Amino acid sequence: MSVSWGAACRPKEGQSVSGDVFVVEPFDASGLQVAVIDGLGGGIEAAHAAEGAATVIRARLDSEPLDLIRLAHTALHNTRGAVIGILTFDLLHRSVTYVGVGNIGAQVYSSQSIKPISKNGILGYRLPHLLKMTYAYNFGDTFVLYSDGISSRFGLDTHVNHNQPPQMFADLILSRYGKMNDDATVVVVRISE
Ligand SMILES: [Mn+2]
Repeated sequence: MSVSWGAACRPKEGQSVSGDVFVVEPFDASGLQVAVIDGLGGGIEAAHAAEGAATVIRARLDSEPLDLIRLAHTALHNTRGAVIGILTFDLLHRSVTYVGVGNIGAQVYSSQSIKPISKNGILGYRLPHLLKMTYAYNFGDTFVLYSDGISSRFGLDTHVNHNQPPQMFADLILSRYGKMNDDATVVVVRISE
C-alpha cells in the first residue's frame, strides 16, 4: 500500500501571503490526516487564523476529526475565523471519514459513491451540528480537497484525466480552475495497492 499526493496553492492576485493552509500528515501506523483550511478575508490575518487550525491538527494527529474541529473552533475565537475540510484515512481498513465546516470542497474519483459534504459554519464563530461521513474506498481512488478559490466546475470536466500523478493533477486543477480573486488551494491524494 502506498500513498501519493500533491498540492498546489497560490495567494490571490496582488497578495504575497495566502490565507489558505493545507495539512497532509501520517500518524500512527496507518493513519493519514488531510486538511484544507481557508482563513476568512485575506492576507496575514487570514493566514494566522488558518495556521491556528493547522497547528491544532498537527499537535494531535491521532485525534478524532470531530474533536479536532471542536478544538480548532475554540482556538480560533480571537481570529478572523476559518473554514475547514478534513479527510481522515484509515489505510489499514481502507476507510476514510470526512468532516467539513464551511466552504471547502471535496471531490472523489471512485467506483464507490463517495460524496462528502460540508456543513455551513465558521470555525471560531459558529460551529454547526457536525456531520462525520464514513466511506470505504478502493485502491487507486483519487481524493481532491480544495478551497473556494478553485472553481468546483473542475469536477464536471470529463476531459480531465484524474489518473495522472497527483502533483500533476493538482497543478492542472489550479492552473485551469483557480480563481484570481481568491486564495486557491488544492490537495490531491491517491492510495494505491
Ligand atoms: Mn477562499
